[in-house]
Amino acid sequence: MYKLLGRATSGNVQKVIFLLEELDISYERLDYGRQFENTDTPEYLAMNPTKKVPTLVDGDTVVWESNTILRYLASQHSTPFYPALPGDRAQSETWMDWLLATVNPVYLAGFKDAKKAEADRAPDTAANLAAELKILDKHLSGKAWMTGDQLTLADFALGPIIRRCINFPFDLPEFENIRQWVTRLESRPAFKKAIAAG
Ligand SMILES: N[C@@H](CCC(=O)N[C@@H](CS)C(=O)NCC(=O)O)C(=O)O
Repeated sequence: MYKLLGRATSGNVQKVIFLLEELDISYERLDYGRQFENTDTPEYLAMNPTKKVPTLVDGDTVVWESNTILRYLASQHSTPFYPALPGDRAQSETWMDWLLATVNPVYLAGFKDAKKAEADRAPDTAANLAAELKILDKHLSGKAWMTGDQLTLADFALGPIIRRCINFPFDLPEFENIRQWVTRLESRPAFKKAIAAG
């Protein structure tokens, strides 16, 4: 059985829970990271040298980096969530890479600032976030899911993180297409389970 090491409050762990639940795969999730103070041990570092979560253990195979874990699981279960045709697959993976390379820094800045009083927030946090969300909102226009009618790994990767972004206590534009997409995600029991911890 797969072991998923990572606290349920981590957005990157939530991505993986969402896919495991949606594919109805048996797994055990174990509390690792932050308040559990167990990612700085020799045992954990031997699995994941970054001290971060999630880490997936599949027998002798250990995988870290949440998007890589999504690809690993999807490859093992031949699912339409990970399209077989390279052109279709690239449409989904582009947004997964965009999330890590471009959105993640502004998301993390937003995550930290969201806990501060308004006067103590960096002046450009909301504007930087809004600039990226505007790109996503335009992309989602007329689409049910990130690449169209079919849910793909891009939805799994972006869903928990973008949901948090639009709920930050900042003065952001309405982003109607993103909100509708998040509502669609929230109607899925697997997503509900993934984000249950917040
Ligand atoms: N790029 C990595 C980022 C992993 C990451 O930053 N994880 C955060 C939680 S979302 C973490 O481990 N924080 C420290 C901790 O929980 O101990 C991934 O996608 O897996």
